[in-house]
Amino acid sequence: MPEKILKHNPLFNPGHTACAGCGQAMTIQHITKALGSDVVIVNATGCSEVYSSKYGESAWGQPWVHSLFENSAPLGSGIAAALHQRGNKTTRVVVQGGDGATFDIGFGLISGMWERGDDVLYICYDNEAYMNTGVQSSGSTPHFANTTTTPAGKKNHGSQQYKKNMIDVALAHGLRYMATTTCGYLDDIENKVRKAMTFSGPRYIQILTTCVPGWGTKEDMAVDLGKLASETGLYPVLEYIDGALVNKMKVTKPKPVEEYLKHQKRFIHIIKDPERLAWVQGLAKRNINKYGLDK
Ligand SMILES: Cc1ncc(C[n+]2csc(CCOP(=O)(O)OP(=O)(O)O)c2C)c(N)n1
Ligand code: SF4
Repeated sequence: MPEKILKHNPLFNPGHTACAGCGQAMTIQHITKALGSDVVIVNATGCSEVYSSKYGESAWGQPWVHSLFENSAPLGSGIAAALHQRGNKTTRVVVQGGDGATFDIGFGLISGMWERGDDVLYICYDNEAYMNTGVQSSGSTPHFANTTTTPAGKKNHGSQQYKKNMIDVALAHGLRYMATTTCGYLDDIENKVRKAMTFSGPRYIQILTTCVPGWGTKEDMAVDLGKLASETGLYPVLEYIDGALVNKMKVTKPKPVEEYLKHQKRFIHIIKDPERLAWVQGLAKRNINKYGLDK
């Protein structure tokens, strides 16, 4: 069996230590396949870095380097500039990190990279909290989610913050290419990565990836939950080129948000709470209206 996996994708090899059922590790399998080998990957700190590069070992088949949260974007910019300076016209640069790295800690320097128009694809694995350090809430954590810093109890109902809208933030930077998707759509992930690589300049792909301990899900739910996130309207799947919305995954008959929330212990405290469920349903409706997902 391991041999089969190796043959399938030597760019992200088995033997790494991601949790069984990790939506992020599954997504990386498909990202690396779509990127091919003529690429340099810069990885911010976080789960993807920790489980793939234990001291003395590496799962990566491409040139890969880890850098600090704040440094990953500038390091990617520098590598792209150096490749350009040396006349290398084929090798592309990808910077990747979790939502903590992207929405919060690396945010200012990612913004600078986008502002300068650097030729880098940035990929965010959005599992909606700081998972590697024990599920602390991030700027991406959704309202009501139970995390270790937003615990749900008798009086508290989990996070009281709004998930930062990085789609709008990215678009405000005038990116060449911007897309969202989820680990429910593995072909869509590959297609969007391949498409992003046909452009030069600043590009951003944000992918919802499930986390077994952080979300409190079963190990076989990554694909189903990735689909439900989109089918409820809670996670719009979109594609923009030069600021224009060119593709969206339609949500003509939205599934009730409970269908998505009930599989996740982080939301279990609101499952029998009609008022808060209606509030989340309102969020889904707002997304459907905002991005015209029903048309
Ligand atoms: C500047 C800095 N702050 C905090 C940490 C501790 N730290 C290491 S991994 C991690 C969590 C990363 O979360 P995220 O970027 O969302 O990625 P995930 O682990 O969820 O994939 C944190 C907070 C650090 N290494 N550096
Ligand atoms: S903690 Fe979550 S993101 Fe990290 S390896 Fe486990 S399932 Fe994946």
